[in-house]
Amino acid sequence: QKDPHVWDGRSAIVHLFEWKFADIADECERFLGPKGFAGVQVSPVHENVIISSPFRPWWERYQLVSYKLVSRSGDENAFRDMVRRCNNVGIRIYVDVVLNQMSGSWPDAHGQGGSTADTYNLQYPAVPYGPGDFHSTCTVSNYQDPSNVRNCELVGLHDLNQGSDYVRGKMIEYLNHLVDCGVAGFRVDAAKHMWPADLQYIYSKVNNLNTDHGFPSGARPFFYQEVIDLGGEAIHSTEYTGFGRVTEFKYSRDIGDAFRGNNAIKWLVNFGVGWGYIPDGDALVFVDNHDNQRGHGAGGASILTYKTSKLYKMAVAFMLAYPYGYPRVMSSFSFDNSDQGPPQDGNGNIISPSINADGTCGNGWVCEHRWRQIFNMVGFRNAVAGTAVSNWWDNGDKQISFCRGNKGFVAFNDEFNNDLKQTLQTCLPAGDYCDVISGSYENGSCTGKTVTVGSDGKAYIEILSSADDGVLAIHVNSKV
Ligand code: LAG
Ligand code: CA
Repeated sequence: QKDPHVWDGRSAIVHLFEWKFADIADECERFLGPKGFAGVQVSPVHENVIISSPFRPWWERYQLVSYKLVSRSGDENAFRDMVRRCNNVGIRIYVDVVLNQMSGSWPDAHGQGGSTADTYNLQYPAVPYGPGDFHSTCTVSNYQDPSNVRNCELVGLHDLNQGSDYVRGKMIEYLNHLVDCGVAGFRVDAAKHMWPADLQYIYSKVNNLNTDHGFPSGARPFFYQEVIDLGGEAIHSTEYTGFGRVTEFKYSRDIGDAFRGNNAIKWLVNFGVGWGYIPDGDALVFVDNHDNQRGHGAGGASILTYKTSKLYKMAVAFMLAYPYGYPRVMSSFSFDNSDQGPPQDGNGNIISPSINADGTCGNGWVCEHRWRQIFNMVGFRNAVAGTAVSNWWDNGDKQISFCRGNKGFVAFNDEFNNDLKQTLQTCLPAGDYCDVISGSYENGSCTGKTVTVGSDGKAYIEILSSADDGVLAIHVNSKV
């Protein structure tokens, strides 16, 4: 349950945060498939409490009224249509599932599908759940005490008892419904707040992936679990790695610190297990996620986001160039305050992204996945798959380069006042290569810098500190 079941030659997923299903389906066909992405994480698909104060925040989707597939992203028909269209073009769908909790207490709670709940009395008739299905209403307050973390309410969210056969049964039914729709797996929200044995049991009862959607028979769903473990707490990510991957939050924090210049990037030479992280095959990695890009979750001021775009693109490029963990690219809407929901009209309907002539998004959507430096590095990652890092070079500080076998080469200049001007070993066969950061290789020609590799594999590499981008990347598929 650590295999994402992606198409051959694809190796990165993107979180299309708060996108509508119909827009995701279009994006799979017109962009993600052609650019070689492997999958999409979609925001929670269940029916959530409609919150009007603050007005329709993004986090309302983490407050459930039922397991019906109806939300601001669309209904079950739209969901099924999206999954089929994305699978057809090689894009897998992973659903963010919320199993820890239902909602907090809200007057007149109701959802998009018309379901209601008496949240103060723990009555959720559309599931149905009643008071006997929940833990007590104590508050999560002591991260040194696993029972408190797992059996109490996280920020006032009514805490389900996954130890009960009835509750587990409802969750298994929900996950099986999604498997039937053709999804490839799940991001499990707040996994740290549930007992590992309960999750293991639930996962073990979920059906094999749907062969009508091109999955091989016997394929187990992919599970990647949100466990925030920066050290110093009683609960460790390794309690969850026996039966799924875990989001490696140390990676997100540390890559931010490194590219911000707080820790020279030469130290990234052994990024991953060498830094005390969980094993490569257990990790789901990311530069930022929908929580920590806005000060929720973990990582604080270390986290890089679209708001610090030059350093952000460098960190994402490093993530995609360096082989550790399964990478997830974040795709955001722009925001000024941490509650703000997606671009929406006065009735709370999500406004679709528009696509500009240059391929970027409008209508308030950032679409980092459409930034050339990011999607071209997805292409780089696909091109170098299966190779190891070799010929690491650094200047003893904040300039680095390395090869991926004889298939790709990448260099970074993270120094704010010094240019990188070096003749470096690229490990590539002699020839001219298109730098896929400063431009793209399209229809046989390069819109960016061209790098000439000699018969000794060396090339003159220049990244000025004043340049728009602090990265240069060439690979076998960008040979001019
Ligand atoms: C997580 N980890 O285990 C996420 O890191 C965390 O961000 C999620 O909370 C949490 N799981 C629950 O799924 C998010 C927002 C919270 C929001 C919560 C429920 O970060 O801010 O809480 O979703 O919507 C909101 C209010 C709270 C209020 C609570 C209950 O911000 O003030 O107490 O709702 O009504
Ligand atoms: Ca819990």
